[in-house]
Amino acid sequence: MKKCLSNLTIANVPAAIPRYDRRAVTPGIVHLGVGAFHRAHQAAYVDACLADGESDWGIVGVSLRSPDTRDALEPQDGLYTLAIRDSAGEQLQVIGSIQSLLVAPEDPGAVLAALTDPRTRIVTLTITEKAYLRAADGTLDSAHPDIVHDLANPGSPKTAHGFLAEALARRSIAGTPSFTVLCCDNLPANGATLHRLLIEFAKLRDADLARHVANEVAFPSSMVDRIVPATTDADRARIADELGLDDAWPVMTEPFRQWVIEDRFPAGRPAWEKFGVTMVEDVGPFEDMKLRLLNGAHSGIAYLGLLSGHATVDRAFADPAIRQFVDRLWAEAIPTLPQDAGLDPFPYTAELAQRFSNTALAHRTAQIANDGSQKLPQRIVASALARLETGLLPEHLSLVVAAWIAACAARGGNLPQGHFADPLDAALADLFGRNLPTATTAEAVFDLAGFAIGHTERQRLIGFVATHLVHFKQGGPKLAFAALGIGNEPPRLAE
Ligand code: CS2
Repeated sequence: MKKCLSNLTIANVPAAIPRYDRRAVTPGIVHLGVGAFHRAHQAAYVDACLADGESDWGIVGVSLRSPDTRDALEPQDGLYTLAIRDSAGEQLQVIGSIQSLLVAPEDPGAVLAALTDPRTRIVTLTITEKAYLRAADGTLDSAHPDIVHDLANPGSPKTAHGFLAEALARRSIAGTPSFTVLCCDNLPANGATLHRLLIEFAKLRDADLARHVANEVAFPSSMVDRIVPATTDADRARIADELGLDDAWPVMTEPFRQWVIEDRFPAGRPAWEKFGVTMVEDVGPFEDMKLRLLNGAHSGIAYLGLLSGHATVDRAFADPAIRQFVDRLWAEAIPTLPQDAGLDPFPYTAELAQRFSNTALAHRTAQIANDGSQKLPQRIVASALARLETGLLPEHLSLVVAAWIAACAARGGNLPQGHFADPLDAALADLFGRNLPTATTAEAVFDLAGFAIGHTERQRLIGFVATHLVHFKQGGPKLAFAALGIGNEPPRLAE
């Protein structure tokens, strides 16, 4: 058996390692949602700042649900390997910026202690779309059992909202300046969205706290980007062989990374801009471009890939029909982006095409397929509605919504049961079991997911989705593509 990666064993590993005194680092950031994405992205940027001598920005990593990350990393002193992979090979880097790990359900008091520590000046979040607990109309889901719990038990919260509100209340009472809240999830206007939800939550506690959150706390928005497939046992075994040490949870990623942040940090921040982070006044145009072109295409590739039998993004993207579809999807989405922001979508999509073709990543279509009801509004539905509003058709965008519904319905049939998951699964299973006419099903899914609520173009969009769904039912992705003129074999010449 190999020894495990730790402060004691790290010195001679064949990888880049932290070249700073980790014992001298003090905590400055609490991160909620310490999953693989955070470890491949924000933690790597912070690691560079620590190596540059900014020793007061160590990270306290918090899991809001499972103990798995803490169990894996605590015996390793918070160290883990980042494996940066493409067809040219693999670079290993051991990241040292996570100093300690907490599991909220085990000890919410310890999380509140970290959040109220005056040294904590930034709280970052990657908790995934569904953990923002928005109702179908986008407002806070105040009837959610965890929100109800947190309002009744402010000293032992379960949700990010409960932790942030209680910590901000305690800091305010103690006269400790507020931390800055930096949302790093794939939501539109993510900082402003979280700010709005937290004010709504605080209002349910008391008006003074709501005013404090509204006026005294900064919520800059940010756009984060790095593709991070889930780590497999084969990755663990390979990394252990390369390192000569066991690493219970290495993280796989691509060479590309991008972070664009609105520069509003009243309590200070690391000098991220030295390491490639773009600090801006308004992240909106970057966010729209990323959500609609990268994430929108990702969701399309995921559902169409699953329905066409492709397990990974690179294989799906190598399928000529899917490739052609994605090019057309981009052509539909691009006119919906802000035109005067100085961002050029064409080199951007060319680079995306290369990133999606990275065969060294094995990014699973089933991974991206999770939580479609939470992801599609900002990735697909928003661009489809924007097109309809300006008299343009959303034929390809609407196909992604239909492919999501078809893939959900295919689980337990052509796709394994539980192949991917969605917060709406129980309601969807119930709906599919009723065998309603396709248009009725499409409309019911829009209701459940809150797609295009109250929008004047809602019925037209549902019409497009229903037409595609009929094609999926009658002839699978082949027929759905053929109806768009994709994948038609050129006529054969007589021999
Ligand atoms: C993906 C994203 O799983 C998904 O839904 O689209 O996680 C994507 O890989 C990242 O946003 C890339 O930055």
